[in-house]
Order: sequence, then C-alpha cells, then structure tokens
Amino acid sequence: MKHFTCVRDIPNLPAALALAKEVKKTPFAWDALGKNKTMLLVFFNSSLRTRLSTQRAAMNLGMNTIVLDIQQGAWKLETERGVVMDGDKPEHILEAIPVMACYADIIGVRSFARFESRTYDYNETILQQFIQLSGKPVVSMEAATRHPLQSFADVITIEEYKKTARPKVVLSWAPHPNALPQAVPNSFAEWCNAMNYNFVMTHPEGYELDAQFVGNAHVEYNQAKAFEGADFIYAKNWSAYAGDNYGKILSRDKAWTVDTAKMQLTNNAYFMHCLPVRRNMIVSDEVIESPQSLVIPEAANRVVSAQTVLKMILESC
Ligand code: AN0
Ligand code: CP
Repeated sequence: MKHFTCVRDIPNLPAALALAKEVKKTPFAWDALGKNKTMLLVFFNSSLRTRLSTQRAAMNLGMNTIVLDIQQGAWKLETERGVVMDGDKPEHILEAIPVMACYADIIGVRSFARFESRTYDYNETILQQFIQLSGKPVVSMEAATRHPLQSFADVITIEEYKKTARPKVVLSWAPHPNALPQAVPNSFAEWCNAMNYNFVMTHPEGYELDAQFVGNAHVEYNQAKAFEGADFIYAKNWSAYAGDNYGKILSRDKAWTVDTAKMQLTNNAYFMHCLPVRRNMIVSDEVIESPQSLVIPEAANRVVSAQTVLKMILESC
C-alpha cells in the first residue's frame, strides 16, 4: 500500500482487521520498522484525536514525527495556479509540497472541504496535489470527502463489540450549529458497505449523500423507524451535499438529537460518534455517558487504525 485515502487502498480488508488486532495486542512488536523514518503531519484544520493518535501510532513504530499547522506559524498558502500573488499569501502550495517532502518519508494531510465549489472539494484537489507533487506516501487525516483513519477505527470498534455476524448499523444525522463536511458520513458509509453490514442511513430530506458513498445502504427518513432493532447507532452531523444546497444547513431540528427514548427503540444498541461532539445537540448527556457509549474506546482505536496503516505503508516503501 503506497497511499491511504479510502477503503479501496487497503488490499485485503479482513487481513487488515486481523493485523489491527495484532497491533492492538502488541503495539511495540514493530518498533524498529520506522527507525530513521520521519512522518510529517500537515494540518490545514484543527484536530485533537488525529494529531495525537497518528503521532502515537508513528512513535509506536519507531518513527519520528513533525507536526505543521498551516494556520499557525507557517506561511499562508496560495492554492490556485495562475494567481498574481499580490495578496496576503506569501507562499504557493506548488513549492510548499515538494519542500515539505524533502523533510519527510511519509506525509499525513488534513484538509477539509472548503464549500466554495463542490467540484473542487469532491476532486480532492489538495490531497491529490500532495500525492502528485510530494513523491512520498500520503495518508489522509480527513480530506474533503473522506476520513478513512476514523472509519477504519470505527469498523475495528464495531468488530470488537458486535454480538452478531452481520449487525444492524445505523448512521443517523443529528443537528449542529455549523455547516460540517460530509467526509465522516461518506467514509463511514463506504466502510460499512465494504464490511457488508446491515447498514441503514437516516436523515432529514435534503441531506442525501453522494450516491457513490450510499452504495447499498437503506435510506430511511423516519429516524425512529431506522433505530428499530439497531445494534449500533452512529450519530453525525453533516451539511447538504445535493445540488445548489451543497455545504448548506437545511435543518437544526433538535427532534433528531439522539436521546434515551430513541436508544430504547434499538436492540440495546451501542452509541458511537467520531468526536468532537456537541452534547445535547447531537446526543444527550445521558446517552453519551451511558454504558452503551463507545466514544472513548472508538477514539482509542484511532491509534490502532493509524498504526496498522503506517505499518502497511512502511513495509511497502
Ligand atoms: C469535523 C467534521 O465534521 O468533519 C471533524 C470531525 C472529525 N468536525 C467539526 O468540524 C466539528
Ligand atoms: N475524530 C477526529 O478526527 O477528531 P479530531 O478532529 O480531533 O482529530
């Protein structure tokens, strides 16, 4: 595996899940693999889990890490070719990427959707430039359309807690004050489809995701109906994808907040969320604090997913 941007980059998903189990059991078994190798983590957006868990994963493999926050301390980057750079951006990404590549053996990139143009976002323009111009393995740490390290950790978590071979997994939209990307739900849907779970999505009308991610999911607009018999509830807010509404907030309806009454409709389901989560918007205090809440083990598995991915990359470079 050279780059890691989506589930299809993993050559064999069952084998990767088996490896993740080994990594979790013996995290220091490959601590010489990354000797004298450096991972650079480039953040165009904020992060708590991704910056810590990916560094921890790299360190478990014996790598060194460097973190660059583009918004803090680095030169502001121009990303459009052909622009006369007489504004507030002193450096162009076309130089910045090859320069960063001089200092790193693996590059992690976080670059969210900008919501200026759906085509620009869904072409993964920034991530693809890193792949094309760096010549180094590139790991998505949440790009415009996907968050694969998160989805891999989510699937590892579901596999650990599931009580049936093919659990019912429900991705539920929930309200949030800001316009959030579709990356987390797109990616989660893509991985649930790859795992062949009994996968249901529920959201208000207008929040349909790109069909390439929905895949075989059953879309149920009635949240209560979707929750019936669920083994896992995965809550997340996202902004609209479709047409002229791209990046817009169509609803802030608190009737969609996941609370105890809704969880009682399920098959004693586990509650999941990638975090950061807004309490009493996305989920009630009671549900996130309940014994069925997996948000902390899910976050802990971010080290496992990142270490599994980095191990696979290190072994093939
Ligand atoms: C981001 C998102 O929804 O994509 C990151 C989630 C991991 N969330 C926020 O910006 C709150
Ligand atoms: N879940 C996740 O990626 O969290 P951060 O945005 O804090 O990295």
